[in-house]
Amino acid sequence: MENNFHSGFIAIVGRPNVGKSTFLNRAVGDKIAIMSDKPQTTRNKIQGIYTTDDAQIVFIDTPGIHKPHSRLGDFMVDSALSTLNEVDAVMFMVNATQKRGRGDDFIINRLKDVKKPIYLIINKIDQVHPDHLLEIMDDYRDSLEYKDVFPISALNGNNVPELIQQLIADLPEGPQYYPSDQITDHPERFIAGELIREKVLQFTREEVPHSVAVVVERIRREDDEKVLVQATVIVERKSQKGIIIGKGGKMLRQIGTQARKDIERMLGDKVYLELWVKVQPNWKDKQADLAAFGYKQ
Ligand code: GDP
Ligand code: K
Ligand code: MG
Repeated sequence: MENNFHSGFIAIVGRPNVGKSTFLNRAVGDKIAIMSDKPQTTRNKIQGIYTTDDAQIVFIDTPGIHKPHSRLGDFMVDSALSTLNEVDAVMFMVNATQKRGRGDDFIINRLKDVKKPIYLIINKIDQVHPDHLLEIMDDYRDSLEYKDVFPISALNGNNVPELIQQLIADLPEGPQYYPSDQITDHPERFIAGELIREKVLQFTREEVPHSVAVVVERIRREDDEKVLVQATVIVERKSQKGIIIGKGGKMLRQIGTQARKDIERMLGDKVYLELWVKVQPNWKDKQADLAAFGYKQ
């Protein structure tokens, strides 16, 4: 018998702060499964996996698609754009409380080349009067050929289940790509920690064992474009701390610079990264510590 399982990859694009991450968290909730792709060029993808008995949607947040300010920005845009031709559909999210602006037009221009179905998602409708919503819809109506238009509130969930039902209905039949049991409630925090850990291992080579842990103490938005990330690298021995810090702090600076660039690519924002190194013997053996470090089983 046919099982009619529907599945696919859906990219979420939109200006910073339109609510992409909020949607991802709302849609996927405690079913969220996050991973950073291995290849260097695709690491800015964040995946939230929504799985039911008869469908799976792999959401890809593409933070890099907004207008670039730098060469790093160019790279992010290229990388995000290549994503758009690999997915099954694209959600273009806009902010109902703001007029269509240059940032939106920048994205619309990029989306003109995309051959996949594009859904216009007008978010934050909890903040606008219905009349205003009609104006916003008019504003975008002719910008692209949309498969469908959904006004939603990612924050309070309004119209989100209906949107997801439609996405599933429109997706092709396909396999379940991922198991549904990898869970993290702080995707950005978790991935930031993994990116730092990866740099520690990369630059110190064999000298520091894989047991090194990274605790991301804080990710705090300073303003619209700047994020402060504070993290501690935890090692078991004092000698390892010395290696990570390096002569005159050189190693730690190198680790920090590279990790910061990766985190910027992931968040699509400028990042200030503050790194510390701490010795904590036998941390691996302590279950409570594991949970605190974000290694949830
Ligand atoms: P992103 O940069 O596109 O990922 O945007 P975020 O998800 O980080 O959201 C940016 C801000 O908008 C946060 O303060 C959210 O709480 C807020 N926000 C997101 N969705 C909604 C919504 O539907 N209604 C309201 N009122 N605020 C929202
Ligand atoms: K944001
Ligand atoms: Mg975001």
